Amino acid sequence: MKTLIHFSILYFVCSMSFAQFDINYEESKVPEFTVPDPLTNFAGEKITTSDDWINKRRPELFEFFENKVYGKVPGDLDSISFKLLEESENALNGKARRKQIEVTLVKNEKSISFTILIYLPKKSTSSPIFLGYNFFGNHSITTDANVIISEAWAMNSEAMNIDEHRLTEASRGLRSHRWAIEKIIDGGFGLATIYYGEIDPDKNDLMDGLHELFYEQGQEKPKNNEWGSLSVWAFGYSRALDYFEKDKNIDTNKVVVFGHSRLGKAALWAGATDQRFAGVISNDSGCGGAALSKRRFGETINVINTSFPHWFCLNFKRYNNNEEELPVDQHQLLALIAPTPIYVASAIDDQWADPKGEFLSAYHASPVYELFDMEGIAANQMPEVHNPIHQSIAYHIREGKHDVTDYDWEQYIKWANEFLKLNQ
Ligand code: GTR
Repeated sequence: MKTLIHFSILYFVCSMSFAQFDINYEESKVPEFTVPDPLTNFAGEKITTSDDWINKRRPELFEFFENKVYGKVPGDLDSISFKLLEESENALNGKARRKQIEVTLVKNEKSISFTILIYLPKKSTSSPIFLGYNFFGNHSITTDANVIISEAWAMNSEAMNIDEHRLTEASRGLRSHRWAIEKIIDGGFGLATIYYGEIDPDKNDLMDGLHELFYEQGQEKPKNNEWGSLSVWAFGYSRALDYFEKDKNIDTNKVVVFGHSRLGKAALWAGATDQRFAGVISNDSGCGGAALSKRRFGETINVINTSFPHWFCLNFKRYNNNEEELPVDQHQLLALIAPTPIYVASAIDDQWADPKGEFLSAYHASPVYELFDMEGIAANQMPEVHNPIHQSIAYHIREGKHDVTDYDWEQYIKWANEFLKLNQ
């Protein structure tokens, strides 16, 4: 009951803040548009081989997404270091090994640290692992009393018992329903999670988080083609992977990066910028994630850039209410991840994220996977609810709202085990 009330309050707050926009939820009002062909380059040349994709088409598309959508990382770190803060051989009722690792990033004599919480199946010596950010602190994903509470800025949330932007004991375990830890461990996988606010606080302030480390004297915001928060979070995913390369209990060749919603957008960009991942999962990532922007269904570029001005690079604002001018669309973001397998998931009541647009992206990215002899999505008809397609591009749509459920995790574990064969 309490949860229901919280959801209604949240829904009310969301609909209030988006009331100024004209949001389309009708298929008949989707504008006519041409889906940009991933296999024709900007000069009009046809791409027919994986070599031409890698050498000719991918670089120009990557450059576009980097400079016009998410923003470039403005240089290299000076150093990165790792420190074991805590570990236990007896976590989750003896099922798992737990580690908490502090990662410190240094640039221009300034530093930032974040903590990776890791659970690994005890039986295995080198595990495949899912890596995903959480929204409200590592301690929110489990009731495990040993999980360290982050001191970073957090969004106030009545449902999560957070006020004054501080995380406390009062939100421990409150998001455990989104993290099927037991199923993940029983499926033979580890789980690593990071509080995303430790990499870049999710507020329209580009003077904090990782951004600030890279500024020259007097600089207060990134250049127009430099990283917004999504790109910073994607960078953080890669730095966690840098740590995994040093941990003998984790199989670095078998890391699947996962993200829900805004963090699904970040996971997709991480998959495009870092080809070391074994798989990429976008859970309900919507606008600026898996959904085709040109459909203008649910959340649009103008809405997202207005509500969250710090997520994308400043150049992206040029496409506010101007999707027709975009020479790319989000299926090409998925294509940039090829040949790494991807999983796009939608929820039927999450129309804000445009499930059909997410599906069509997966479908239109498929020709690029086919160049690598990998099967994507064959038909342009959406599958029925709870009828997952598990290929090199995987897709499912489930019942229910914008969320991460046990059903989602069951599919990801199955895909990773049976299709990607990460446990062999
Ligand atoms: C919404 C936003 C979406 C999605 C979501 C989330 O408010 O409009 O793009 O990212 O937040 O991250 O939960």
